[in-house]
Amino acid sequence: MISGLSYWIFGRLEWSDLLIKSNAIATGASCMVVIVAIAIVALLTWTGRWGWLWREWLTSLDHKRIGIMYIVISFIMMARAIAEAMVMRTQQAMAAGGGTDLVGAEHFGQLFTTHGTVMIFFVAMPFLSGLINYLLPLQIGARDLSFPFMNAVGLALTWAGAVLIMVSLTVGDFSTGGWSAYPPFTELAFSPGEGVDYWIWSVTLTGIGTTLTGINFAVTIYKERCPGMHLMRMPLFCWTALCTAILIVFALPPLTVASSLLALDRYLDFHFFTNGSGGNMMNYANLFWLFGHPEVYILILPAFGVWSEVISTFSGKRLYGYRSLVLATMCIAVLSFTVWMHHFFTMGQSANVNAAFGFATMLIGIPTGVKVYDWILTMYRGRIRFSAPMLFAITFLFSFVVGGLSGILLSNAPTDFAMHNSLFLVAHFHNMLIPGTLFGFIAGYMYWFPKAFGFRLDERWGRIAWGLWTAGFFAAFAPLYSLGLMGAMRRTSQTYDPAYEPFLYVALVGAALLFAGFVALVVQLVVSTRHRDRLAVPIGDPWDGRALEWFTPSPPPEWNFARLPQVECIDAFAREKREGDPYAPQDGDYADIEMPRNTGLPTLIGMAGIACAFGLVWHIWWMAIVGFVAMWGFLVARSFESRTTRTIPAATVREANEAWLSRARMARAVPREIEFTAANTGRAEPLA
Ligand SMILES: [Cu+2]
Repeated sequence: MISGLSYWIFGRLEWSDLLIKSNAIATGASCMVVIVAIAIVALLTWTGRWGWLWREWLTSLDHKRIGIMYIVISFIMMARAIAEAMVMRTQQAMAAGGGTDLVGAEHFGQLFTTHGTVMIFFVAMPFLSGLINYLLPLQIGARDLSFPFMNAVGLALTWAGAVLIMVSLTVGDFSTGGWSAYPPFTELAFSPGEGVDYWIWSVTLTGIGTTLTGINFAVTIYKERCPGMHLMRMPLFCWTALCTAILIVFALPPLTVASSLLALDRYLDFHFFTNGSGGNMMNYANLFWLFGHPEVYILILPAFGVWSEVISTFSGKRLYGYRSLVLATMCIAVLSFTVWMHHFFTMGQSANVNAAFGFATMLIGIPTGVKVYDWILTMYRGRIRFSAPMLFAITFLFSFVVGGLSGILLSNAPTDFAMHNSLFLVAHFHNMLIPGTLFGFIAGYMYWFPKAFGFRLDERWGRIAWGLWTAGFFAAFAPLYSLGLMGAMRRTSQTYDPAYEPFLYVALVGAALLFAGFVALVVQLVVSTRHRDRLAVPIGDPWDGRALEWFTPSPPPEWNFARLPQVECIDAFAREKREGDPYAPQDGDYADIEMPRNTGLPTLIGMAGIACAFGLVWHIWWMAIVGFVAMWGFLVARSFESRTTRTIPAATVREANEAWLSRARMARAVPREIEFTAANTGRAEPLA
């Protein structure tokens, strides 16, 4: 009777699922989550910041604030995922050749599963959503995205997924099925616990949120460009954002379908992926990688956009081969849908099918090569400044080519038979994703930080971070190529061949350096915030930027542009600086501006989403139903909100704009040689 009642209230959840885990490391992580959560709540209460957090951030529909919140999520989750990588490397190094275990095999399985899931869905995806959110309207001369409310809902579903995956550290266990969650291992029969359900619902929540965001980006680019901003005049970052958005719209639904069908298999005894009852797990492999391969380009294309902006700005030149870069971006986007089967070359399709997909895979090397040459030619005869973002770009150019070549090896099906599931593959995709994606996002973060916050980041700590990330990357992943060729397999908590040991130790040192690189980023942020007066760049153009976002104050006002700009060419702002006077007094009238009014509904939708998902994971059906109904209820409530915009009077806009322009006129235009000194207040002396 009691147990029946407690099932109705708590589902499968028991006291033993809370806090205490299988080993000291896992228990420590679990306690840490609780301690950090309590500390954050205490800090907010102590400083009386709850109202501020709610009014300024959680209810905001401003694309700039939403973008910043995405990137904050990304950094928090990155700390977790890098720490997990450290534990995995330590375990493999310690346990090699029959040594002692740091964590058990079961926990090791959870570690590689959460590391992959977190890095892809809660580090890389929020980072690119954040960068695009922040920059896209500024670069195309718009006031906001097309659907500000939907944008906030996308963010809410993303942090809901992130919170769920953090909860799994403390309440119960996570999946051991890898980030791709292949059945039959993730079927109920082989994974009866709550772990796979945590994976399903956190990925489903964020997958739906990302789909909404992708639609929003694409519509914004098609509809909101300012007068004269033809598609072929957009900065390259906007092009990569457009291709990414299209990829998201087509690639994320297969993921949501795959995870939903897996849920039906587990919850309602369907048999989509069960070999025994007419289903077929290959259906899962096809659906998952129909998402999974385009996903790698969703992650990498925005970084390509960042590289294009960073390399051209810090070379003091316009981008070489703009048209070919646009074309290459589109080719990559299309080809990325034609190669998914290279993820299961060894699973029994015919040699001809393998050959076709192998060939398609190799083709992607062509447009990617075009891009690399364009970037190198942009640097050629440029006046290169080796700032921290540019240093990251140079590491990228070298290491990305190595990673690409190892991809060509793997795209050959016969070679892939020899190397699949070995550490060679792990080395390859980290070689693409770390210099290609993560370094791009870090460079973008350093490059646009002054735009978002009105002060530059400390350059010295930026270079230290670059040194640590670069050295750490090579030390951590170069040995994995060798290990893979020697036969070391992925996803194993220990190996027995003593020949592996020295390589595993080098890789461990590399992981430690990468962790130090992350810490350096944190230090950089703290140091810069403390010296923000000396680093202030309120005029808004600290690097001699080329696109429209630099022609706004730092940070930009809520409405971005007092009057929507009019452009006549690519790099309109760079040309205006050389040939005209962008900060001249502007005559003509200002108009009232309508901006979206704040609303708390997206945040409530996110909370209801967490309740629904948590209820589903633990079979607490009342909570799942309440959460689900509440999500839709809040969405319906939005249609009853009649006053969704508020008007900013023309006088306010005029006052702010004129004040900024006159301040800019009085500021000294700073030459590039001293752009890292306190003399740089954000007015750049243009390079001839
Ligand atoms: Cu692939």
